[in-house]
Amino acid sequence: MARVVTRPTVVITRRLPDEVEAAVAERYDVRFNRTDVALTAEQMAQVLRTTDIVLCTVTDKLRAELFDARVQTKLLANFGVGVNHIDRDAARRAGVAITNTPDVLTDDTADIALALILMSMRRLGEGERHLRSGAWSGWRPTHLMGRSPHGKTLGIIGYGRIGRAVARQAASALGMHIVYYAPRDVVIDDPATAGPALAERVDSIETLLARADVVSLHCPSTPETRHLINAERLALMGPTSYLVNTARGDIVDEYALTAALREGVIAGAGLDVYEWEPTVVAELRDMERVVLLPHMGSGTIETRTAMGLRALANIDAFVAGERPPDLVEF
Ligand code: 8YV
Repeated sequence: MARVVTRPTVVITRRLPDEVEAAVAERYDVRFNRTDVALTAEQMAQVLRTTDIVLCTVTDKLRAELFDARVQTKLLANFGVGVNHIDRDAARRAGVAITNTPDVLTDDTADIALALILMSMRRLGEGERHLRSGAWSGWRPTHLMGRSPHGKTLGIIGYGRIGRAVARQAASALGMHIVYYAPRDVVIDDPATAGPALAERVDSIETLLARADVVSLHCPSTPETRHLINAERLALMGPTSYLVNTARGDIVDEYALTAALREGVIAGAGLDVYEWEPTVVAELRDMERVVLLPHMGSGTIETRTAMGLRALANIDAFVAGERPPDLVEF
């Protein structure tokens, strides 16, 4: 691992919890982005040419053309697990290491998947909008009836840490049966992070879609998983099924999903991530049968602080010439 100079310079591209900003500033020569507006490509190019380490986030689009011969940065310490916003091949060629922040956000992100299952099946957003609009005329037996998750089947695509946490919670809290699809055997170091004992692995995404009442996405965004959920696969789900996405927007073809919701191909969806964040297909915003959250998966003060401190631990190890604990392998 390459060593960097004694008091390295760090740019933190977005506002982080105070505790994290203070901890980084104690050890490094830090430049903050006080405006908290995402850097433009030109600003990012300038940062990469003048800074040893960049503590970046999902809103930093680190495309291949930014990693030119003038790059001074040696480490991108990403705040978050997903690194699909970074061109990893270009970073590797430019000698830039990448770290991420796994583990610390697992439970809070899984909670949001669970919340989206409940919100979409029980029509909670719709109910809240109804009341706030002043339209509620009082209780009646057939008003806003949803679907019960109990005894239904949850299909999980991608059975990593977050997928397994969702499986555990949905099985124990909502009484759901779990089926999952994972392209490779799942390696579990700590038994506490295993999925529920009765979870059943299926051999194809098609089988999962046909069997599940709710499908929740937990795979990374890669060229292979782009539009993994497309019109054909949505059609396999059926008119009483729901789709939940807390992973990355481009795993779903957002136009195909919009059409599937419009035409009743599936019953509903709960989304925390979007194909063109922060833009959301306009038609979705007008639809009752979709729950839309603004990428809040890991958004608790506890987790966002832990993510920042984990990014800092990676920086510290890198600067000490050690292998950072969360080095992203190429
Ligand atoms: C973060 C996430 O909030 O970890 C991830 O991949 O999507 C979220 O937890 C976001 O990526 C911050 O960079």
